[in-house]
Formats: sequence, C-alpha cells, structure tokens
Amino acid sequence: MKLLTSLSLVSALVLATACNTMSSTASAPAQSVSFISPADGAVVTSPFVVKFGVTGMAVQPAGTMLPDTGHHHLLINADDIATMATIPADAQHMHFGKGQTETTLDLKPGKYKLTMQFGNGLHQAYGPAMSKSINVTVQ
Ligand SMILES: [Cu+2]
Repeated sequence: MKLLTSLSLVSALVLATACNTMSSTASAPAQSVSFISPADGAVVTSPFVVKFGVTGMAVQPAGTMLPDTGHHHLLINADDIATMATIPADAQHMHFGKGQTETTLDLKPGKYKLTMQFGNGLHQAYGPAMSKSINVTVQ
C-alpha cells in the first residue's frame, strides 16, 4: 500500500513537470515541419516539386505577427539558422512569404542538402524544432 502511494505521487510529479514544460514552450504539444516530398535520400530529375508540411502552427503570409504562425523557408546547401535570427534572402535561402506550401526547383545534377525552416512574420527562424533537413540527389 505504501509502495502504491509512492508510485502515484511520482506519477503526479512527472505529469506536473510535463505540463509545465509544455506550457512554457508552446500551446500545442507537437510543433514541427516536414517534407511531404521529396523523401529523404530521393533521386530526382529537375524540375521537381518540393512540398512543405507543418504541424502545430499555421501558415500565414509574411508581415503579420501572430502567435504560432509563420511561413516556410527553403535552404539549399546552407547552414542551420539560429533561433530568432533573421533568415537571409538570397539564392540559398528562399522565402515563401505569400504563404506558399510548395515550390518547383530546377537544380543542376548533384547532391544537395535541403532544409526547411519555419519563420515568423518578420522572417526570424523558429529554430531547430521547426526545421528539417533532407538529402537529395539530382540526376
Ligand atoms: Cu521569410
């Protein structure tokens, strides 16, 4: 009986800790981005379509700052962006500030690292939790 009481106390503590962690970071427990296509390791031919997925946040055109919203960015052979750093806009860093959820890439043959990075209305990166990288080979 004493053991049971201790166990339920531990469970309650674990639950309380989990709740605190979640509420301090975000209202939704699971926020992430993913490549709907292509798959990691895919071999493709140009031009090919890249489709962006997001869970736990809403796509919103750039310029508006609302909690848990933002727009997609696609980084090509680029380093990860630090949390809340402004995402550059150049040939390696594409912004989809109209709220687009897919794009068509026309890349020369070779190996590429593609990184999705979700960013807020001011183009600031939400960080590693809202980033995903895959490797593709363009034939
Ligand atoms: Cu942007």
